[in-house]
Amino acid sequence: MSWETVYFNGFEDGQFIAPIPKKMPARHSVVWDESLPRPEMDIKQSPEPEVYEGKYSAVGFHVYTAFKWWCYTDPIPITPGKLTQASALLMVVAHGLGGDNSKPGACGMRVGLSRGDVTNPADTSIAWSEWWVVRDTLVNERGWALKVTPEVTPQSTTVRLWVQCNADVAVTISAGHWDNERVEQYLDGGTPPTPGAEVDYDRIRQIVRAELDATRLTG
Ligand SMILES: [Ca+2]
Repeated sequence: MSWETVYFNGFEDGQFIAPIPKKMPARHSVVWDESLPRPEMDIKQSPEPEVYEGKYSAVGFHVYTAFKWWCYTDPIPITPGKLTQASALLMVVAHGLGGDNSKPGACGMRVGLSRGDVTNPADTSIAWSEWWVVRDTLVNERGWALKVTPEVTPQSTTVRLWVQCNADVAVTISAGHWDNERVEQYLDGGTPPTPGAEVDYDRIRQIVRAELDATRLTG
């Protein structure tokens, strides 16, 4: 038994989704609190520091406004009934309260895992990680944090990986960067091998019977 990666996306094909104006393959979808401005969604490219690994990462951001958005993947096939968790590397950039870039904003990100074909961020079945936040202090700004969801046991054949980002106050820039999306399952190490035609089932039954006799409780 071991954790096995069943989905990984480091954005290394340089593709993502942006609702408007960019049109890219719909491997991710974005929804946002429409009482607030829509976020800008884009790809970051190294040597920009907002790339954790490889050449690209993903970002959702806005300037001079609060916002709240969720980005979710296309359905990811899984083995039902197995322990499952999702993770991603997160980086928050949020500063410029009152136009002063030495003052932090109030922005946080987290990773989620939805069981089945969920596209509503309010769905209570989404398992969320802890938040990674820049608030009150700039100490966490531009630091990468690996956030992992609680372990769940989906009975569905697919899950979606979610990333949420909230910016609670309007500051010069609020941005949620992420890289290395991952879904892992605790699997049995594959399916058992198929017996060949030469298997001697009578012999196997003898062995099993002997094992049972040897381990049978007495008294
Ligand atoms: Ca990457």
